[in-house]
Amino acid sequence: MAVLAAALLLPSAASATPMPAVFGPPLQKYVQDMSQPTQTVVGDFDQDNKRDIAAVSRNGQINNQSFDIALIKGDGFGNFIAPTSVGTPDGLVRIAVGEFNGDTDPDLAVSLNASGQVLIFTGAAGMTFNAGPTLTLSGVGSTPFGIAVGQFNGDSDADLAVADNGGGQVELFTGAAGAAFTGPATVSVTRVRSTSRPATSTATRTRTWPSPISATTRSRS
Ligand SMILES: [Ca+2]
Ligand SMILES: [Ca+2]
Ligand SMILES: [Ca+2]
Repeated sequence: MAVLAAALLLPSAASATPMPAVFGPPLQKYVQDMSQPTQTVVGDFDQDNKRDIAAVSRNGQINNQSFDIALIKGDGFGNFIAPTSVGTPDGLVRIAVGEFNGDTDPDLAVSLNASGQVLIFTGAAGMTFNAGPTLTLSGVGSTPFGIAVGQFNGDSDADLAVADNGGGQVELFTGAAGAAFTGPATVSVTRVRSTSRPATSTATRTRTWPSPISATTRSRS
């Protein structure tokens, strides 16, 4: 019996092999008044301890281009209800979630490719958001894409790093109180190649000559 109990407790070689995760077909599909969604983020936007989803769209529907953020509420069991939306200009490309004003309601930053801007939305009660400041990138040809939320200067306000696709750089916005941001500061991502040749070697060759052979004098008899 002791041997049998040990066999039951010890994992077999087969059970120790990690099994690949298998996902089935989508359980649900949500259609919002948008086309070409470009990114989703996850957050608990109504603070009920159940994860929700926010999606952005590059192109709103032709007849209604003011609903480009879809908010999809989760019930914590893998089910989601029909989306609500946040009105924005058309042309969003990326979205990031963060806490920008310190009220614990998750906030959103979305990049607006067409106008070179990043829009801030501050979370409010339920699945609602209020329009916050609009951040303008540094250059005329700036086209924001990806946004990362981070803490870059060690204070208590979240900061933003925005990929400026048109400008070939990263633009940094420093967070301040009340979802305000200053900046941008820019960081080039262009690779700098050196075209100068290596400096001419100043090494000198040294050549060791053989020691002079002492002349020998032959005497003839
Ligand atoms: Ca929730
Ligand atoms: Ca907030
Ligand atoms: Ca900061």
